[in-house]
Amino acid sequence: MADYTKQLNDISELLQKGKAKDIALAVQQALDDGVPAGDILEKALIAGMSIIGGKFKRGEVFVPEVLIAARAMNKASETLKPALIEAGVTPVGKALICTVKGDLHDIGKNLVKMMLEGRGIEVNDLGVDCDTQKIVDAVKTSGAGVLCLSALLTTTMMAQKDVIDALKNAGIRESVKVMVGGAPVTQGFADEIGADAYTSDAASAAEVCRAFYN
Ligand code: B1M
Repeated sequence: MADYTKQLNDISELLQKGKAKDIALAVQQALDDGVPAGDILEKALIAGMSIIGGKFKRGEVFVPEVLIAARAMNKASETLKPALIEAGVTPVGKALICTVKGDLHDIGKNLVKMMLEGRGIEVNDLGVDCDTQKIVDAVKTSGAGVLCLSALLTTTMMAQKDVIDALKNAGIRESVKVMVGGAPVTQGFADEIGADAYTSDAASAAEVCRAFYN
C-alpha cells in the first residue's frame, strides 16, 4: 500500500499555518495522486484542526490563528467535498448552533462551529439573535443530535434556559443534547438550567460534541 504520510503531514501543516490557497492546491494534488479523500479529511484536516484546537486551549495560539486555520479548513473542504461525496464519507453527525435571542456576539460561536466542523460534524448555523421558536423548529426539522447555544451577555444567558424550557414544552427535549457556553456561562448555570453539557472553550466544545456521537 502506498505511503502518503508526508503528503498528509504537509496538508496538516498548511492548515495549521492557515495557507488557504496552498492547501487547496495540495489537497487537489493529493487527490490526483490517489490519496483517499477520507484519509485527507481525517488524517490531515481534522488532525490539523485538533492540533490547533489543543494549542488554542493551552494559550499557545490565539483567535486570529484559529480563524485563519479555519479559513484554510473551509478552503480545503471545498476542494475535498466532491471526492468525499463520491467516496460516501458522511459526517459523524449533525449539530445546530446559534447565539441566543438578544445577543449579537458571534466570534465565539463561529469558533465553536469551525472546531465542530474540524471534528467531522456537519453544522447548521442559525446565526445570532436567534429566536427561541426558530431554534425549536430547527430541532424538529433538522434531525440534529446536538444543539449548541452561545451567550455572551449576562442579560442573554437566560435565553439558554428559555430554549431548554421551550424544547420541554414542545415535547422534544430528549431528542437533542443541549450544549451551552459563552463567557458568562458556568457549569453551575448549565446544571441549573438542565443543559447536557457546558464547556468553556471552542476546542473542548468540539471534543464533547464529538463524544455525543460515539
Ligand atoms: Co460586547 N460585550 N457588547 N460587543 N463584547 C462583551 C461580552 C462584554 C464582556 C464587554 C465588557 O463590558 N467588558 C460586555 C458584556 C457584559 C456582561 O454582560 N456581563 C459586552 C457588552 C455590554 C456589549 C453591549 C451591550 C455594548 C453596548 O452596546 N452597550 C453590546 C451588546 C450587543 C448585543 O449582543 N445585543 C455589545 C456589542 C459588541 C460588538 C457588536 C461591538 C462586538 C461583537 C462583534 C461580534 O461578535 N461580531 C462586541 C465584542 C467584540 C465584545 C468583546 C470585546 C469580545 C467578545 C469576543 O468576541 N471574544 C467582549 C469583551 C470580552 O470578552 N473581552 C464583549 C472573543 C471570543 C473568542 O470569545 O465569545 O467568549 P467568546 O467565546 C469563547 C468562549 O466563551 C467559548 O468559546 C469561545 C472560544 O474558546 N464559547 C463557547 C462561546 N460560545 C460557546 C458555546 C459553547 C461552548 C463554548 O457550547 C455551545
